[in-house]
Amino acid sequence: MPDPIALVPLPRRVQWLPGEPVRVEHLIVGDSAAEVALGKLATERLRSVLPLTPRSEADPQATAGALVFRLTDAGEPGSYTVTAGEHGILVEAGDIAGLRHGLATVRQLFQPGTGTTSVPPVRIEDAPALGWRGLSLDIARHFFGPDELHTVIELLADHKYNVLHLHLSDDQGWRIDLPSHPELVDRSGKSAVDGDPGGYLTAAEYRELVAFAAARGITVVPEIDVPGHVNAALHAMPELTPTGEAPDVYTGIEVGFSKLTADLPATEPFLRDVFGDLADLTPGDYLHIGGDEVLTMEKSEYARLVDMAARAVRDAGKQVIGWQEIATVPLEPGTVVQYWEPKEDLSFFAEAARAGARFIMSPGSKAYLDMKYHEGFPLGLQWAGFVPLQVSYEWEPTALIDGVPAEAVLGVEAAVWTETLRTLDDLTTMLLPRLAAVAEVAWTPADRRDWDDFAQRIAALAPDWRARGLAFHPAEPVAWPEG
Ligand code: TNX
Repeated sequence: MPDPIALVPLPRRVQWLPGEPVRVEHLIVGDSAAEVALGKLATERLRSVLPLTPRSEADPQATAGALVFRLTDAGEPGSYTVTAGEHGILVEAGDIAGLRHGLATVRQLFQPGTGTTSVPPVRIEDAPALGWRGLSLDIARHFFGPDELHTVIELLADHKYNVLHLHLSDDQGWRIDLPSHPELVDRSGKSAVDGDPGGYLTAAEYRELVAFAAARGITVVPEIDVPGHVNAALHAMPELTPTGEAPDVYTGIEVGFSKLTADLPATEPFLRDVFGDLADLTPGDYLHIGGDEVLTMEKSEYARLVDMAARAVRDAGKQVIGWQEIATVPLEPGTVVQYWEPKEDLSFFAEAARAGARFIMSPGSKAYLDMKYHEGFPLGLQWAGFVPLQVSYEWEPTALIDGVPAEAVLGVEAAVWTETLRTLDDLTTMLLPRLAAVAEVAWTPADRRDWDDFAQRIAALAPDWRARGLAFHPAEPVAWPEG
């Protein structure tokens, strides 16, 4: 049977079945706290499609007229099955993550935004190809607050992402109020690129955001970028500069000029304080130390500062992630290295892999969703080239770098930097539809991915985006429906 409905990312196995469209009017979940929370989430996510009130049962079973979420004891992490037929719609998984993925699929089966209230009979078996499926979002160059971040988190959940990496500090602003150093946001929280309004998350807002994301299956990975990209920190804490004088607020977009100084007495305490506070506020296992683009520092000082930051993170009980530059200095085994810049000589990756590093793939030329779609596009940058939809779709994360074996690749992060992005519309215009393309790269095994097929399927998501008021770029060559 031909595909009556487009699913993105494409599941492992989809079998459309003969029979009548399936309608449901009840929502049944198990009675554990996590399943009750899932019931609430399902109600919320499906609200625009049909009204359902969750009911909990000890051992929910498939029932005609009901959408049922059932925990089983089978299946790899995050995997799920959906069956829709005379027995209603049954979602089964071995863990809550799997049930949430099933919910995202069920939501797409209802074709939100089209007015459809039934789903075709179908059996879907699905599991993620890669365990780390993230978006790295810069809220330092321009600030995006809780409401905007909620919208981004929902888009991530729609496409079965599980990580939101927040770039919380840079030259232009400091975006999280940490108890040990309130002066960071007091003095550097309100600036942004071009003199635009800044802003910051209070600790309470950050906690709420982390919980909102967790309820949707998304772990927040916070980044404080050191030892470069620190002008905002130096502006707020002049004791971090050799002269003791605060540099001016910076609102430009050049990078690489600011830096910490290893030999100042304030430096190591600063690192221990901010990563310690961040660890206290963050339930996830990882903190990101940045480490990118320090263009004016001796390698030995860079190595000392990376080591200080990494130590502060580990001593706070968390695991270390950093941008690829950190792999040019000695690292503890297990450190996570994030690839971003295609360079001629990437042999330091192979060395890091041999030393036990693991990798997240964010190739600028494919996964940087702040790159312009094409020449003349009004938003975005172009240092890594243009990234049309097809380019963001056609790549294989486990085979990107010689000497980095597939087993060392944790997964993928799309990234969006906000030098040129001021509003939520700007942001979603860059994300949609490319966020869905990168989702499929991370979720769907390579042998199932096909550009022509994707280009057909992706068009079907537009009605939902429009109904939610989300700006998107009608990227070529997709035949987007009239809206
Ligand atoms: C490179 S990616 C940067 C950012 C910029 C971005 C713009 C990375 C680790 N550093 O500072 O915002 O390019 O695309």
